[in-house]
Amino acid sequence: MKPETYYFVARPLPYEPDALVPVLDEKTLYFHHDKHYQTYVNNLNNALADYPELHNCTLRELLIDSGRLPAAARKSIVNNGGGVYNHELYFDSMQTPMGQCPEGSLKDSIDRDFGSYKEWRDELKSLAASVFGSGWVHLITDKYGKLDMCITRNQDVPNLKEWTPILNLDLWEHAYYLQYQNRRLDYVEGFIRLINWRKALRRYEDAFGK
Ligand code: MN3
Repeated sequence: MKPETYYFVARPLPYEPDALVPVLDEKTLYFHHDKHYQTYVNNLNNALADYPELHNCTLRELLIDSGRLPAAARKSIVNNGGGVYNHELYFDSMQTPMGQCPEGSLKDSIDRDFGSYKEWRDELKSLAASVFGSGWVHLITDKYGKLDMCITRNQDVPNLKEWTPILNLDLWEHAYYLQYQNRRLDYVEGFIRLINWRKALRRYEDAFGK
C-alpha cells in the first residue's frame, strides 16, 4: 500500500460490518470505525493543517520522532496520529472467526519467544487485565524477528524506532462497552478468535531488514 500523507483519509473496514459477529456486533464496530476512528483522522488533519512542512510525512514518520514536531502541535499530532495508527492496525488485525491460529514463521517465533501459542494467549490476557484505564496491548517484533508484547497508554504507539507492531488490541471502553459493558476479559477472549494471523504473518515478514 502506498504510504499515506496529509490529507489523511480514513481507511474503510477490510471486511463487511457484520464480519466479526458474534464477537463484535455491527453497532459496536460501526461506532468504533465510523465515529471514533474517523474523529482521530479529522483531528490529525486539523492539527497538521497549519504546518505545510509536515504534509509530506507519513504517519510513521510523524510518530517515530515526535520530539521534532512543532511544540504547539505536538500533543495533538501524537494523540490523534497515534489514534489513527493504532486503529488502522487494530481493524486490520481482525477477520471473521474461523478457528484461525498462528501460521508459518510467526507461529515458530511465538513458540520460541513465548513458549507456545497458549502461553502467548495467557500473556495477552494477563497484560490486557493489567491495563488500568484506556490503552492498548501490542504484539511487536524487532528487526531480527524477536517478538515481544507491550502496553501503551491512551493513544501512544510502541517505540517505532526499535519495534514494528504486528497486531494490537484496543482496550478503550469504546471498543467493547456497547456489547460487553464491564466484561473486558470476555471481549479479550473474543478478540483472540478474530485475529487475522495471515496478515500478521505478512507484517512480521515485512518487518525484517527495515
Ligand atoms: Mn478505539
